[in-house]
Amino acid sequence: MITLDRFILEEERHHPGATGELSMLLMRFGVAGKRIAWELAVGGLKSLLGSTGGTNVQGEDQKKLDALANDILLETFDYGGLVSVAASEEMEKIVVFPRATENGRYAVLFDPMDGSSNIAVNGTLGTIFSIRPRGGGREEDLLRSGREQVAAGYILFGPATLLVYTSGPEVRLFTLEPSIGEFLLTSASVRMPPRGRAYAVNEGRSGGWTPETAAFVDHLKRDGRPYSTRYSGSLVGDFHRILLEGGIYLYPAAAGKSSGKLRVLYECHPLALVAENAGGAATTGAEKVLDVVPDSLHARVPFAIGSAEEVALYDRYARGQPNQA
Ligand code: P6P
Repeated sequence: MITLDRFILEEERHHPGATGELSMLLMRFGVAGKRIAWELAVGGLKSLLGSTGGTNVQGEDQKKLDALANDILLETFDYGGLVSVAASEEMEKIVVFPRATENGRYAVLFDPMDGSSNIAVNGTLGTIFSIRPRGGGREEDLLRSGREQVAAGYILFGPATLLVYTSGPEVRLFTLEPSIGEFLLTSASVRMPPRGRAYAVNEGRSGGWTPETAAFVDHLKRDGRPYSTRYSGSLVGDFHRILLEGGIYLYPAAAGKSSGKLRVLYECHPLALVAENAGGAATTGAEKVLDVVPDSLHARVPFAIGSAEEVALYDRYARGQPNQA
């Protein structure tokens, strides 16, 4: 029985120069994950499933659990001086932690409750997180390449609560054992299959797709192995299936959404780091997602992520060269 804390501390021994700060940050995401899992489990009993009545900075209907998960994460990092800055899908501006000392080396960025339209119907949900160097501690210091992330991952709230993270070459998977309240190691090295059998995209939006995207999805339906559609309304849930079984998730550019929907810093960058470290890939159709340098805190990009073969094929379709080697 290898707990999250034991695994992280034992891993730390392989990095003699490690200060232990990143280890503590990763353990804290475990704590936040347990708290959010509990709120989701009893949300319906505590009338937490509705909306706040407001909208978030994205103009999206903000659910009470969006706001609660955001507060839990802010509280999780607002002590110990490890984190100087936080950014969230739910907050227009960054939060600077006043008690963080000058050497609060990290910034944490998160989508606290991804897929919140699933809350009312008990669907899968997730928290996506990215850990970066704080830089100068200003908002503009976060607008950097995804390759500068020091760690990234997600918490998946489903029949089980899972924690997936990468802080180096490997992707780790933990499963919450609720009776003891510990995340237990399930896999120390998750590898994404080079090819899959499922694709995740909202076909209801196909009327606005570019011809290249439409041709790619049509190819998946028509040619080669038959693919199945698996689209849950939760990026984290759809991505996790693809991480384990292969395939591709798309949120492409569309009419009226030329940059797609998903946000670079706290959705696309962290999942792209997990995907690449597991042997998969992530692209905007024009460049690798990890190479994207966003021009603003909530910048969006068209997003395709999954198995190396499907993502490479998507790139060829996006360039209008589907048959190019
Ligand atoms: P649509 C949830 O809002 C989210 O960011 C992802 O989790 C999900 O895959 C997507 O948006 C769903 O968006 O437009 O298909 O409803």
